[in-house]
Amino acid sequence: MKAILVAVTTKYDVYDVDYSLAELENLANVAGYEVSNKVTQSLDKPTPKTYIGSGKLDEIKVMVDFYEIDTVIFNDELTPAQIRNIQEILDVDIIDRTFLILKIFEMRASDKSQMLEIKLANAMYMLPRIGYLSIGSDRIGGGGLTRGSGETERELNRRRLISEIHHLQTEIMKSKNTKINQISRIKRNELPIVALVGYTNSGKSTTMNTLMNYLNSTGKEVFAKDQLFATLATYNRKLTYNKTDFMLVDTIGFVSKLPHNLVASFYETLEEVKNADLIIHVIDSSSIYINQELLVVLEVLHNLNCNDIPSIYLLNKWDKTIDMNMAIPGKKTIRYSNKTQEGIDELLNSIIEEISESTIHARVTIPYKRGDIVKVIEEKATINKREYLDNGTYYDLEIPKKLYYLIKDYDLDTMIN
Ligand SMILES: Nc1nc2c(ncn2[C@@H]2O[C@H](COP(=O)(O)OP(=O)(O)OP(=O)(O)O)[C@@H](O)[C@H]2O)c(=O)[nH]1
Ligand SMILES: [Mg+2]
Repeated sequence: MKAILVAVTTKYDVYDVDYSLAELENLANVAGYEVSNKVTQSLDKPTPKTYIGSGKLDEIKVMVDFYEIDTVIFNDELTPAQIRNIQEILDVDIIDRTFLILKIFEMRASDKSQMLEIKLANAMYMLPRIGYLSIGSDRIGGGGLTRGSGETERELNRRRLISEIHHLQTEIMKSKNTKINQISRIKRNELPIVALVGYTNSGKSTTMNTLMNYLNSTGKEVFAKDQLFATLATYNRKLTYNKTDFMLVDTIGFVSKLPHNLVASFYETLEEVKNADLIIHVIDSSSIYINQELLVVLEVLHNLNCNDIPSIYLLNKWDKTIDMNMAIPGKKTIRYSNKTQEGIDELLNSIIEEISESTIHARVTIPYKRGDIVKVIEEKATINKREYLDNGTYYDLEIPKKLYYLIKDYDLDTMIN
């Protein structure tokens, strides 16, 4: 299928248009399109009626006819009216970035709860667009105008879709209840959590597999492949290095301009990153768009309120980096390659260093009635001194950072008299 990509650039753009279009082209390729042309126009903001100016649209029409184009793909989410208006002029399939990402997620989804989330996002996207985009077409991009669909048929489709949305919402609620149990099981394990995060295709899953093999860990390898969104969920594997156990977490890859219908479920899969003791930000050092990719990830981490979590930059794919002098200021940076295993010991040592440092020194007096807290202290903290006083047990101790909240109210150094 042959496609043209169309983007509007405004002075408010965070990412430059070449980057954004390269990303869109990748997405289009994954979905089975061959991109023959890219068209951009600089405007104050996209035109409400047709996204791009009418003169530009006429130019695109000429290209569509000349190159025998099947589909025109727009770089932003189009409104239903824009789809209809553009369709009338170009008379080919019209799709947007959101539709493309939803379709790819749908192609990739492997487990049931992901499938439900994606189906729901899809249905929500489709609802206002009924009659403009065909529903349930399995040919990707077969989403052009359903020509000649009558009012009755449209209303029928609308009702069908609404009932599907209700059904999906119920199913998702049910599957969420089981999910909560799974998360708390990981937490109860109370191992330090080390999360691999990064732009899609930067090499997170491969890194997880490399570390597992290197440490002779017996867990299952995770799926890694040269494709966008190879991973759509979170995977945990327990690893041991230098007698220290930790939980390594592989996550879904980030991308700019994620469809807003998908954002909620995307962030939900990243919930575990919020609990991480250490974030390993995996960067494809061979990408020509490294700076933009870095920005996308930093923005998501900021939205997740993860700025306070210690993190390391992993300059991955160092075997084919384009800039041997590359350095990113501000944080610990490790040059690393899954291919040559360069940097693997430095990475593992840094992980251990960071997670074992995450304890807090405190002096507390725990009232005798808080046997529950005393139990955790006796099991998990390193106790320097213990004394039984009138009002409770006094401890001078080192406690893992994430358990500090338990004793915070009894910390003698921070208590205000
Ligand atoms: N040359 C080279 N290729 C690598 C390296 N690490 C990973 N790759 C390749 O990069 C591609 C993507 O790797 P993945 O591990 O699937 O990437 P990911 O970050 O998990 O991607 P998503 O799950 O899609 O977000 C694969 O083809 C890997 O073989 C490396 O150090 N050097
Ligand atoms: Mg992956």
